Amino acid sequence: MKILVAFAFVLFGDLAFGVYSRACDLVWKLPSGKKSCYFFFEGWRPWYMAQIECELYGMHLIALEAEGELEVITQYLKKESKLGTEWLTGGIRLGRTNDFQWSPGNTPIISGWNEGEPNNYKNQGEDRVSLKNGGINDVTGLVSCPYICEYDY
Ligand SMILES: [Ca+2]
Ligand SMILES: [Ca+2]
Repeated sequence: MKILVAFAFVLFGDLAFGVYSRACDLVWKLPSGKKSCYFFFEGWRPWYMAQIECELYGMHLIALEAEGELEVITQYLKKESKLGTEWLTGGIRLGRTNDFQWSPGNTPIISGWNEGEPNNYKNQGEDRVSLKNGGINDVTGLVSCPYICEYDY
């Protein structure tokens, strides 16, 4: 069954506004039996704007909290030759701690980091999480990247 998600679409920097629907780029059946629908957006956005755009679809930035989910997304990106792209996720740092969690769900992030991450590079406040080359990285909320939206059903 093809899942269509209705959403409001805003072209930033343009006047266009309308309601569209779109099929999931990828559907994955979670170990729990629920399914996740993913959209991969290749426009570059800072974290907050990416989150708002996901919400316009009734979605959220991807949370890689389910067992095997990081591998599934990595395999998809490999197949699409987009493994080297840096994608924003819904991972966030908890205040000034070194603890990160997936949002929504507040699942602690305990694995999946690329080598040497999280490193809060140059102490610039890397409090968001991106995905690149099959692993995750801490980035600032200001950096603009493509992003992945998710919807569980
Ligand atoms: Ca998920
Ligand atoms: Ca980093």
